[in-house]
Amino acid sequence: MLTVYSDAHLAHAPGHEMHRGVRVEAFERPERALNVLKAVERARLGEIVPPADFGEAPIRAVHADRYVDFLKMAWSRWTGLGHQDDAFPTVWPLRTLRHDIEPENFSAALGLYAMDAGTPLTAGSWGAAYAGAQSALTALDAVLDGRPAAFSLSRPPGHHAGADFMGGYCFLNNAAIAAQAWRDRGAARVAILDVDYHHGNGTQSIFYDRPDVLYVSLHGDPLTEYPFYLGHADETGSGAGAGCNFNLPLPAGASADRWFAELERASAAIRAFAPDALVVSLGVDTAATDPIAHFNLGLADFARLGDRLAALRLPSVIVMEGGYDIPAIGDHVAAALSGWR
Ligand code: OKP
Ligand code: ZN
Repeated sequence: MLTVYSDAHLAHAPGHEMHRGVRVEAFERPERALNVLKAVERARLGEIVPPADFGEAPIRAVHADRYVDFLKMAWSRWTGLGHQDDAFPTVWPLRTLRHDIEPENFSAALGLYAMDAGTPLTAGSWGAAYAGAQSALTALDAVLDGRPAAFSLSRPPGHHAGADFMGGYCFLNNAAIAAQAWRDRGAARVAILDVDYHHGNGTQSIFYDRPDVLYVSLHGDPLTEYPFYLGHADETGSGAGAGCNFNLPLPAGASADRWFAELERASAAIRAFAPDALVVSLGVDTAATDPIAHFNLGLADFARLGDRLAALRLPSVIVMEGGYDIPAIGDHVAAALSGWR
């Protein structure tokens, strides 16, 4: 399995985040990707290459121009106001408030483009997110060249980022960017399987009315788990995309057996969709030891997951999402990837 990796993420090193109303040390840290890189090397999974540069067009094929423009300039605007610490939104255009006009005030614009205060904007956010998108596109290129699968190892994650907003540590939606690029490069139907503990609200929303991209997600029930406001079972797609969104929420604390039973339902939905291509949003925060999530997978379960994913026998791009048990994240990811050996 080819791994695509850039160290541009090192410059996105948030000091703290807001978590349930209090300031805590950031969970989403550079060591996550560094430990995955080490484990991929240790497991001899294959070649590790830097991303090529496909430019902004494939990013803008998914994300709104004004959002991308804001993200690129955000850090220089923030520091231009005299700040040195990470930027957080503090005001949001909730129901009845307008989204069509971008305020000139920086914090108000940040609130327009952010779903939570848990996503620190840092000096390296744009660079890290850009490199992550390019890594996903490079992994796609390798699969289009004939490899059965390729892994995009990046951080921060992407699946909470919508067409025009950041959130849940995410800025650019790498899975959506890869899926859209795959469509633009010839795949008629693309399935996205999201096995991160959290529902990928951004990915779902980007493709919700589309019949050509199936989104399937296994996740903690949004009644109690982030992102809270999307991810219920009755969200099945709209318009031409009706039937092309499949959510499998599970209660926090669900057993590994229960999780694998739901994975079979997800796999059956993917087979029924008969896609040409698969994008996997691989989050390993389903681990029993994860500090912010509540499923119960162990190391052997991640290997079993890899076997099930590879058994779909679809050309696959695997993108890194969450996983916050930092000492174990590498082994968990390497175990999942070993299915494609
Ligand atoms: C990202 B991914 C909100 C704090 C909650 C968000 C968790 C994001 C998980 N104030 N943290 O899906 O692993
Ligand atoms: Zn997650």
